[in-house]
Amino acid sequence: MSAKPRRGITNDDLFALRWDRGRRDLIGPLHRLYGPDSADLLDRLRDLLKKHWRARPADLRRLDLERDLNPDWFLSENMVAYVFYIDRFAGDLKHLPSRIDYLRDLGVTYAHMMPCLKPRPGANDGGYAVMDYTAINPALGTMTDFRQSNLALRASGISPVIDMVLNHTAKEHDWAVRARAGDPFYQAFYRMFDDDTLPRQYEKTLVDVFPDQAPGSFTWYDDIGKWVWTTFNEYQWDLNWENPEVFLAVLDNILFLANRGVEVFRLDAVAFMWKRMGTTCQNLPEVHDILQALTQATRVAAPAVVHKAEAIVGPQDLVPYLGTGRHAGRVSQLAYHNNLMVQFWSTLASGDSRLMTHVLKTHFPESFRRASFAPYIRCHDDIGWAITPEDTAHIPHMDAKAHRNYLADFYNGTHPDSFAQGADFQVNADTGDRRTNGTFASLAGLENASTPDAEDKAISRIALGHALIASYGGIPLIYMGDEIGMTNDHSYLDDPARADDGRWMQRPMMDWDAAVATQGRAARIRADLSHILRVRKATPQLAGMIPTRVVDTGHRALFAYQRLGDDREVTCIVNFTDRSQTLRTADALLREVPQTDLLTGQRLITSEGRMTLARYQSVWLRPD
Ligand code: OTU
Repeated sequence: MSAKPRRGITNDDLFALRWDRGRRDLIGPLHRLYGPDSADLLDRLRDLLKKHWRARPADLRRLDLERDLNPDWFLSENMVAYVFYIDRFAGDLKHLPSRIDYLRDLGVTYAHMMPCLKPRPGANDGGYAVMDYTAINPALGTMTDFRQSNLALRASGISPVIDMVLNHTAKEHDWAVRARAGDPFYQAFYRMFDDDTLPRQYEKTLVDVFPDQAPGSFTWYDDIGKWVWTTFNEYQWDLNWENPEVFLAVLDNILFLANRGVEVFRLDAVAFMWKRMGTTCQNLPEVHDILQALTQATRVAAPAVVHKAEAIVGPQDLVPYLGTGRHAGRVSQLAYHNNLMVQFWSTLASGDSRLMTHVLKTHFPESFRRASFAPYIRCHDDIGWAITPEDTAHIPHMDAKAHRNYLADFYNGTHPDSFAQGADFQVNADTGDRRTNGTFASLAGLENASTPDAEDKAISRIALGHALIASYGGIPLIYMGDEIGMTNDHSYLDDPARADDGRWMQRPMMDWDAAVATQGRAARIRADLSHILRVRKATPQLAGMIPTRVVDTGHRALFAYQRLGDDREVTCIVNFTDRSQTLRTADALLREVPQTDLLTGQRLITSEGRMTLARYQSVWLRPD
């Protein structure tokens, strides 16, 4: 029997318990990544985690406990994300709290502040070239302002979210500067080569990310006499994740920021973190080990925090980012659903949902273990038309390359049937592939709408997209300005640091006049979205842990899916065309009638199994 006097649990006791729990999920990936002699690494990791746990502010420790008791918090139907640039939305961090009412009004519970850590001077890829992960971009404020603003967000029930760029740092980052000065410890943080033998061999199977503005994946530096791996722009140096020092150093930064109130980290460009000769160096299995190790380590020292992986990849490659096989329930809890996004635009153009149904039904499980997608329609990046020949082979007369071309033409506005106004991006001379820029509203036809009817259709398309992401599962990401139908912004062309990057077209300054308008098209779009989000929050079947089953209606114009709630299911049907459509086999889809459409409140009693949807209408049906 222990002779110890009885006492309450201390923070160190709690740490010991958390470490014991996390250790098991850390050993496997660390062993696979860094070899069997990682005992010393494990000790150093524990010390690092303990250091941050001890420094963790009391309010955040309380949040840790809350989320330990409610680990599904981020899967709630209440969750709604808003994605914005601090300067473009609020000016700076000091002014951000004054915009919280606007976010609350919309129903936002998750505020993704686009890159806000200290970037390199000059061109910085929209902030994705960070020179100091422990400092805030001085143009936006200080670390104290950041902590204050995060406290204000949390007090309003909004989770602060920031980008964590994992694949590369700016070449001005202290690690890179030391590497460049010849320090071998820091040279091992990057991927450097004395001559071009290996780079040439790698290049054979690499895919160019920015073929226009930054061709190639390696850069030669005369002063150090080395090639450096630079997947993106020249000034973004790829980190060498084969080095455990990189793992510890990056984790140190993550936990530092977690202790300043960050609740979700958007892990940037994770697909590229591991490299192997003879592959595209994307989505390698080791990436999932890194993500598991980061997620589980964070869970020890900052349990309130979750991670969202950003991997804009094809369907087969996307699923593992939410945990499959040995990683199930252990990797990043969220991941962008870029395939839903691509299929939304594809079906909106063609009015034919067969490819969408096929892709979403065949490649994606109905649910994940303690993880879910973040569905979205637009973001700050271009749209890459991730449509594969394997998938189009299932659709009669459809060819992948031709369809990708059709979509690029449709959305740059040159196709005769197009309602869209966008632009090509990164035309790849070798493959002929093009990606697409433009805001949600411009691509949905609002910019080109010259008649009230055309405007009405565009507004309906926007509502359709918002209803889709609000009901499909996971946390819907609303991109700043989309709630008021902001169209393309061409002012970036006047700024030399941005002019060569067409993605700025979809990164406008927030139009606050339009945002507070009570009449007109911005007000309509915003009212539609607010309504959709209110209904979402009142519908527990739309929570992230509820499985999503895609259903083939046999009717091309209609895309359908069911949320398989414990008690009742919700059946969502979307008419992707500008004509009304009648589903003649509605009763095959709906086990019980009558049902009520949660969006309009209308009761549906099918007559002989028929149901008619107005143009671009979405219905969310639930048995009464
Ligand atoms: C991300 O995107 C960011 O969202 C971009 O804004 C950055 O430029 C980039 O990383 C570099 O930091 O290639 O076209 O599969 O598609 O990570 C965008 C993932 C990108 C990549 C994605 C990357």
